[in-house]
Amino acid sequence: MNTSARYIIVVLAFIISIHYIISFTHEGYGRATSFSNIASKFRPSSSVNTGDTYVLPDIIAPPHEPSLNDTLVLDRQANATFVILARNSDIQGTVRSVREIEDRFNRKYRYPYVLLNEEPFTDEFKKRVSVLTSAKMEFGVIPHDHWFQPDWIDEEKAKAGRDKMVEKNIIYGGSVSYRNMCRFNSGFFFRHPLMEKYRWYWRIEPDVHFHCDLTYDPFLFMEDKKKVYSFTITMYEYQATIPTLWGHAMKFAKDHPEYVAKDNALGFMSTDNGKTYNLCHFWSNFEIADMAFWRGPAYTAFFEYLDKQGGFYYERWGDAPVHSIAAALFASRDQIQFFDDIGYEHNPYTHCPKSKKVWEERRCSCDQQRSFDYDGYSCMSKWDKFVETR
Ligand SMILES: Nc1nc2c(ncn2[C@@H]2O[C@H](COP(=O)(O)OP(=O)(O)O)[C@@H](O)[C@H]2O)c(=O)[nH]1
Ligand SMILES: *[C@@H]1O[C@H](CO)[C@@H](O)[C@H](O)[C@H]1NC(C)=O
Ligand SMILES: *[C@@H]1O[C@H](CO)[C@@H](O)[C@H](O)[C@H]1NC(C)=O
Ligand SMILES: [Mg+2]
Repeated sequence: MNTSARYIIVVLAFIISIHYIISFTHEGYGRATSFSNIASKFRPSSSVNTGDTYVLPDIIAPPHEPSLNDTLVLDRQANATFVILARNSDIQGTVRSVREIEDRFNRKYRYPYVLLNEEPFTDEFKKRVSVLTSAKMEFGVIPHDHWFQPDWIDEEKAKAGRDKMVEKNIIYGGSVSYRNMCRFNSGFFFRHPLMEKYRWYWRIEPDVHFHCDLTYDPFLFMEDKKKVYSFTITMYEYQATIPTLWGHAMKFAKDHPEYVAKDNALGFMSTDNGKTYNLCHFWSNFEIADMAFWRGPAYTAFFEYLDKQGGFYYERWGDAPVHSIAAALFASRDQIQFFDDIGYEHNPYTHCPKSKKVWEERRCSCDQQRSFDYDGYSCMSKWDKFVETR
């Protein structure tokens, strides 16, 4: 660097620090001036106020009726919680998701939250997220064995599987932590000590959007209608992430006919009585469901069986197809609920309510024309057909 450039930098630094010192020492003064300027414009003539002690918000924002109904609806609550799995780096997205679910639903219903992470949440994370709600919020660390790749997994084989997927450009194909996450969401989140005291949960991810007001309690709806599992978006899975999952699931079903529900939803996923899988599954980043189902004998045995096959690591089984296939096998079709009226977005897809009336009454912020439902990659039309033809 030459001397004149160095000189300019020194002078600039000097000017900036002087400016900083002056603005700091005059901060109070500057604010008071602009406050009283605004205040004088709005000062009512009959005011006995001397002008120096005006409380700004009362003047520029006159009292008005709250436009939203904040009345708590607590006469009956479900045994339910929100659950959010997040990393400390997900702080901003978590704040956004909680802010939205509070706005659209929970400020009236005050369901608690459980936030889970395989490492402790930072104080900063806890502070930024818990400030958003008056509901109870608990932060938990996931037990080591519920998260990390088990020792009995053949790491050489697992690595070969990952490398193959990286080569084929499969999303998260090379990631071990993504696989940990999928296995945790498949078989462990409902066993966490903080989750054990609840029966129902609503899964939320960082950076999702809730596009419509919820004017009733979906937990109580699920409970009263004897539902088990619910979804807002359904789509095709990448075959390459689950080459052997369907075969294992069918083998399990054959070995355990006692667990298979009589009026099940298998017909949504297979039109040849289970021989082939059409890859349709429920997108599990949104779930309102009954943990009694995951904790029950059918799913417990199913998960244990799948886990033993090692496909969470040798392949890249997602919790979405695992949950979905289980719901289709072990729940009756009437126990699976499609929530058309819950406007929901997880990048890159949005479900927006079909009905114009719902869209208007619930003040939805999504574009109905861009709803994913009848996109070519969506399984919604298959679900419609399945529900119709019974
Ligand atoms: N604590 C923790 N959470 C994770 C990790 N990986 C993913 N998650 C969470 O798991 C959920 C799904 O992960 P995401 O990256 O959104 O996957 P995608 O939705 O399939 O693209 C989100 O709630 C993430 O915050 C991880 O390594 N640690
Ligand atoms: C607010 O919501 C409560 C509970 O749903 C209802 O009883 C009350 O009538 C509502 N008030 C207004 C002004 O809409
Ligand atoms: C809520 O459900 C859990 C799990 O089923 C149960 O252990 C707990 O006792 C229930 N709590 C209440 C208040 O019913
Ligand atoms: Mg996600």
